[in-house]
Amino acid sequence: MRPMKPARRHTANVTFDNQHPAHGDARQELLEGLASAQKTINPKYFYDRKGSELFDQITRLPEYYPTRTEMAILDGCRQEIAGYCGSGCVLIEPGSGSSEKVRLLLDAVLPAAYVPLDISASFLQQAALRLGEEFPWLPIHAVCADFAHHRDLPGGLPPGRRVVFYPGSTIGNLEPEAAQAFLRRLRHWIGDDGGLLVGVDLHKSTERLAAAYNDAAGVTAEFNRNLLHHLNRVLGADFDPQQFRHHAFYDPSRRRIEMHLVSARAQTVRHDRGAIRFASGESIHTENSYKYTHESFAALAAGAGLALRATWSDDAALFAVHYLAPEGSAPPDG
Ligand code: AVJ
Repeated sequence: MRPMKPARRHTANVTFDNQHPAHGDARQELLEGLASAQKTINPKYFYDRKGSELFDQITRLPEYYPTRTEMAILDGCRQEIAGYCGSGCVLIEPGSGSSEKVRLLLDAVLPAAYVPLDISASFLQQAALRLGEEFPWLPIHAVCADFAHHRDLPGGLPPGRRVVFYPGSTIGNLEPEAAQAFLRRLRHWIGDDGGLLVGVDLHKSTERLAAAYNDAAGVTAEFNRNLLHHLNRVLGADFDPQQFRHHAFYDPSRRRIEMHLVSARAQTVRHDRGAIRFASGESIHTENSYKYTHESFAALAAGAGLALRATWSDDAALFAVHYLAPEGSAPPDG
């Protein structure tokens, strides 16, 4: 028998709370998506080890402006942002990954505690320990949980005003209705006196957007096709990624990027429970990435009981960082 590991560990100012997120039935979810009329896969499946590496490369591509633009906004506006967050808040980041962006804010916001939430226990623990070394004054309360499945904020958090940090335009992966439901949940997490700092990619020219998802080096295409390697592992399937073409386009009427993997020919893919047929030119829809105007995002937030209190953007209006607070709430610090 293996000895029980304690659920909580403490190193300097870092606590690690492993809530052992139940991994849903990935294989069932994938097979259902592949059985629908428009074959589809949830974009969360992009991020196996190789996929996370490829996404990291994407963030440094010349055509992919969102990451560097958002970081410049956070860096340049940290003092103003800190004013909205108020002193001594509890800063909560769902899907914190490597906690890279929050580093730009910590010395200005001076939160009473930082709460990174992530589904990957080992990655989260490493990232929290590294952050703790860099910011020894900061109490870090890392929680391993699947925030997508938490109606309530995980328990046991330090007291204080709650500010949720949700950068990266990750919210763009959700259909507007689901995005609004998610904002409603965050509204519930922060209570009546908290806030939400969220990064949103902006609607802009089709050319500029299409280029960001069709880079000349082909990294986004590789990122898209890597999904099939992941499927091969999970489903015991024999997808040949070379038989699928990367297709990404902007639909300005729905204000979203769609990514697809298009079958280069009629083919049958086998997996350990059956087979999946593809007509020539038939696609798997692998991602939506919704873009917003300030007005459309304010309307989305209003439907979730949140009012836009401040917006920071770059000169070219490529990306926005919004501070939202519950409708009718008073600003922090009087
Ligand atoms: C991580 C969802 C914000 O939509 O721009 C980048 C993912 N996909 N290139 C985005 C992505 C293709 C990214 N998000």
